[in-house]
Amino acid sequence: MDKKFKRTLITSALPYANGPVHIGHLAGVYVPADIYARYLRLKGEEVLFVGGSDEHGVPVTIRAKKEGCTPQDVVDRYHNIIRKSFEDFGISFDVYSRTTSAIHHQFAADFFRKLYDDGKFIEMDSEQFFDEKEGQFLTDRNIRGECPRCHAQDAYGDQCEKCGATLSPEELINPYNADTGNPLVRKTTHHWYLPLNDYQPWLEDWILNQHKEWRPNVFGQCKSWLDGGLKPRAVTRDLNWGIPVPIEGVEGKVLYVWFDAPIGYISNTKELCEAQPERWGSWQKWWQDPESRLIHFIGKDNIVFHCIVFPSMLKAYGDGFILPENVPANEFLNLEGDKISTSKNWAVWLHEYLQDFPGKQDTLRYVLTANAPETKDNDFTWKDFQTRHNSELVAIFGNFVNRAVVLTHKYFGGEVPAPGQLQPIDREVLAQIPQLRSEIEDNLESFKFREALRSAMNLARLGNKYISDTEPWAVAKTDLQRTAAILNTSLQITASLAVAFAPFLPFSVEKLNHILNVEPIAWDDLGKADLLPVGHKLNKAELLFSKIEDAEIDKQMKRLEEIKAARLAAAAAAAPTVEPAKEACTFDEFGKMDIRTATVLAAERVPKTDKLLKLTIDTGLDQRVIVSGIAQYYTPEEMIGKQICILANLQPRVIRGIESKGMILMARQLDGKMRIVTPEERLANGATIG
Ligand code: B3M
Ligand code: ZN
Repeated sequence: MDKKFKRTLITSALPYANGPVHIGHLAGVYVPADIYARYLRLKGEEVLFVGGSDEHGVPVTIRAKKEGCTPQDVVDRYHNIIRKSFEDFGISFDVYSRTTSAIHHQFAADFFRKLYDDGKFIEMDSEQFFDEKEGQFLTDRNIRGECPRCHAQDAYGDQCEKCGATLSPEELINPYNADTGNPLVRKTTHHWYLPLNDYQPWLEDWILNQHKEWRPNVFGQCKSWLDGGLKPRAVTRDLNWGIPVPIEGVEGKVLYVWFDAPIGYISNTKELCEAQPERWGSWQKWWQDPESRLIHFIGKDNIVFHCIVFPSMLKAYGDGFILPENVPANEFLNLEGDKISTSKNWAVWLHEYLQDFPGKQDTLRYVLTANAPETKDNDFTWKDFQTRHNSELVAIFGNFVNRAVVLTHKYFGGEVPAPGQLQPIDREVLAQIPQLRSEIEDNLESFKFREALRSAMNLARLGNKYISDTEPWAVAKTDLQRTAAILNTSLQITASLAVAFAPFLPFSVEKLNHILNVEPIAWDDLGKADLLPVGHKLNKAELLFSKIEDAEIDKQMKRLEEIKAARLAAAAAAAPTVEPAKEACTFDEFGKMDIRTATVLAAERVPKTDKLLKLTIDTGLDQRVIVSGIAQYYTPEEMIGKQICILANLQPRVIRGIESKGMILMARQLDGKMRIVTPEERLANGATIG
């Protein structure tokens, strides 16, 4: 670590408390953060590792509505599930708190109020979508409607999942409340904005000039945000769930969740420091002292908030807040080739994993680190999980340790034997340990956790190969002194493994330390060739890792297959069916229908309905009016000039006081949506169709 720093403050993204954490969260954020915190502690550095639940925001209120309970009920349930599962998984937070805490509410409100009093916000009125029946403004993700590009009916307010178009709610046709289906109106509302554009020059210098060492995915995303030109960002919302805006006379508005959540890192630190001042000092020592180094561990979807928005908030606040030295954001982890999805239950939930694989926390830590999506999205498969466990942890690491310990008990009563004269092969293997230590250190300090783990595993491979090549079980038949040299060397390597893996596999290292009958060995001793003195008594041998059988994996695969099958069944049930065939008609009956082309000359909505359009058309025979129920599918503007096909000799009807002469031919899609039927190329009006 750069000499100018005396301590490291590590934050990990605060998980939304609207559901449990899954392996994507672990691989993306929490396992690397924990490895890094453990490593720095092992090196004797001063570390504070902050976590906590992110309990405000719309996802919580959606879940509460779905479950018919209050948002507080939701966050209480999931905060506890998350906190306990992190604890059981060995994520070694120094504090894991929550953003519904009183201390956070107060701190975040004060933070906002200071920026407000210092005139750091701009205020603007804006038109937002409002559900009159619910009396509620809606955020983008709560708004759905027809995509103006592909006319999918259920596009989100910010994106159409069907055609991928990035949208704004204003672009949606007939927007509605995603929850209630209620139509929406536009209503003026007033909000406070952080003018990010004012911080653009400073951010460009701080990031683009001073942090070229950030991971390419992080640096690149920041650069594209900056190149796009930063704009003012709203820091308040029309919601009831969250931290009330601390301005007199303002009702029904809360701090935007992405304004309040990052402040949670600070308030959680404050909570810890005020509870244990003698151990941690003041929170200001961690957050406002240039000798503190701040590292944010996040997923790639949180980069803008941690590299642009939160730093701008801290800059605006003043008081010498430190800024992140690095933001090692991971990409995403997929599951069995599909995107992990909370809503589709397509996930491996941590609390369920801990139930299904008791005592195997380290296997998941190992696999998620070995496959970490550090530079690109990656995939978790149960087969790979089993293979890595059985062929790497069991067959290499565990097997080597077991042979070294069992044979020491067999030939030397469980005591580390005097090595006598080492041979070149012994010295060569021991001489490689310092190099592997440097590799582990260099990689961890560059946030390359996959590489660092690989180097630690190479030490196990080295030991396993050494004992296989030297065959102490065979040598013992004729040369006990040589056997002593081999086993002493093997035990030194075994003790080195107990250090090298300490950041990665804390549970296995604890077990190994017990087998070796040692207190945790200092990181700085890694590389020494005499970690276990001659005569040191080992405890009895026990397996570090037990094999994972196919049946355990089959159970997991069956669970996913059932989830997928249920999803497909639900989709099939929801999938619209093809209209049943009508009874046959005679040629003469069909011949009576006068179907021909026409062009729309004018179009307007029929008042007091949201389904009807009044169209003036040129049929080639005459100009006439047709009233058609297509207002949900086409705007008047879209219809003008369009060539359509009509049933011209349909009996005229009066619809909403308008005489309608004829009918437009429409195709009804399987999902019920209507589409105009139009000739392959523009024809003269009045061309007959038969
Ligand atoms: N609650 C988690 C997410 O976006 C979000 C992180 C907040 S960190 C201050 O998945
Ligand atoms: Zn679309």
